Amino acid sequence: MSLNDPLAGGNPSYNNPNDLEAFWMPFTANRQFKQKPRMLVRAEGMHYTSHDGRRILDGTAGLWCVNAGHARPKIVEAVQQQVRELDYAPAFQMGHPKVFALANQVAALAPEGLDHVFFTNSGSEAVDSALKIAIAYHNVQGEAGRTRLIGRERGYHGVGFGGISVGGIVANRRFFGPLINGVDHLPHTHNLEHNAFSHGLPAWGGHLADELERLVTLHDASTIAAVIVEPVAGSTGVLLPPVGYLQRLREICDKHGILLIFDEVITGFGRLGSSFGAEHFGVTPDIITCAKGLTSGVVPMGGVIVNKKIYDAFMHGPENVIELFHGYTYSGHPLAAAAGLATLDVYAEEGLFARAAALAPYWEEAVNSLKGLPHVIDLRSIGLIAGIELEPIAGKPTARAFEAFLRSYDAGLLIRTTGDIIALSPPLVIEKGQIDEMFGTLATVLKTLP
Ligand code: PXG
Ligand code: PLP
Repeated sequence: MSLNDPLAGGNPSYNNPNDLEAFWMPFTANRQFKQKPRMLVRAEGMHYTSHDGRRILDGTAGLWCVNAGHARPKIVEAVQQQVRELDYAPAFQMGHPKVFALANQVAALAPEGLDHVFFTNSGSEAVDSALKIAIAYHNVQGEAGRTRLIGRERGYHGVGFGGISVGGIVANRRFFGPLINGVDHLPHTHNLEHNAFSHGLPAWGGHLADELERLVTLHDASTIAAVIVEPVAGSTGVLLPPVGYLQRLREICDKHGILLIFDEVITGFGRLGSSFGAEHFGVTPDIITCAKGLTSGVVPMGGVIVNKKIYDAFMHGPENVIELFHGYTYSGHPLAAAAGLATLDVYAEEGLFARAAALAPYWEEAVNSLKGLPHVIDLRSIGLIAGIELEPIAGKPTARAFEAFLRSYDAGLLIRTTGDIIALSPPLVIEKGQIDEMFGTLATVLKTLP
């Protein structure tokens, strides 16, 4: 399959691949895609440029990550300068200045008390690292029996074995064998009967946090290391926490000495109009996992932010002994650290988290303008996130939403779909006019869908 790229700016042999076969694409219907590829060749601000030269409004910040908008000069230049100055530094038993600076800045943005950062290269690695840290924490505290992990149905925690074990998306789990032992799941909180077209957080469902008490009774607290949840479940189709739910999880974890992990890979760095979902909801976990917006997607990076209690628990014993036998070749990579520092500067200088918060009511109104359009069975929004749930075509789950994705792309708008739910999460620099454009395009698409 060859692509004729009128824009070939860089190396034309890269922009005109003549064989799409070798690349095994992630989370993609490879054969379908390769018959009719959708290539992005450029990006700036709120827009991508497609290989056929069209401007595509980015309704998803890439994959929920480009929070600062594309090709921000400050970030681009920081990475360019870094690659010249220090391309790589060993991550183990060596350091470089920017990774320490970034850890300080991330700790300053995190809720009070969460003050140490372990860097990874993705959200999946952040999750697996957090789960290992949680189990090891209890071990060094003398409670080696606390190894059980509790996730939630419909949860997405990346694709490592740890992440899919605590995750609750069946397609991501069922092909991969027995996964990690000793994991259990809370029920998800999605319920259209009670909560369809709620404004704000759903009123129904807070009691589902009490299921954690049931799991504690079943397994005994002395076997449970940690509970991990997304404050707002993103990947499964935007599920907001019911009123009181996260607070209740915190209380139950405290009562039983269980660590609470918020997976903020999506909700971190301004997506909800605050630094983290923890701040937005006023609930402080023991550990936050983050990625995506940390570097605005420019260089891969994730992180595990832990509280002092956890970090200090490891800082015992002889000082020449490694405290945590865990890390990646690219933990705190210089390019990622430089991108992260520049990204946090852009967020601060432009007040992008506050901007997202200020735009949220306008965004919510735009989301709700879709009410009554064909197939729409629920609308959910928080911060600059929206979930638009469609009635599936009988016998063909996912087909309707995927058709909406294809038609939106043809109409110049990038959206994301999961099952029959459309998820939107634009860069935080989006203008009101672009919000109008997004929802105008979507309304048109919805009206023409099969
Ligand atoms: N935790 C959460 C809560 C996530 O949303 C990950 C972990 C894994 O991060 P990495 O960097 O390993 O992908 C995620 C990632 C989508 C979509 O369209 C969502 C994610 C990734 C790609 C697509 O919903 N979330
Ligand atoms: N596999 C082999 C053979 C390795 O040598 C290493 C790292 O040295 C890894 C996997 C892990 O790679 P990374 O540290 O990039 O996660």
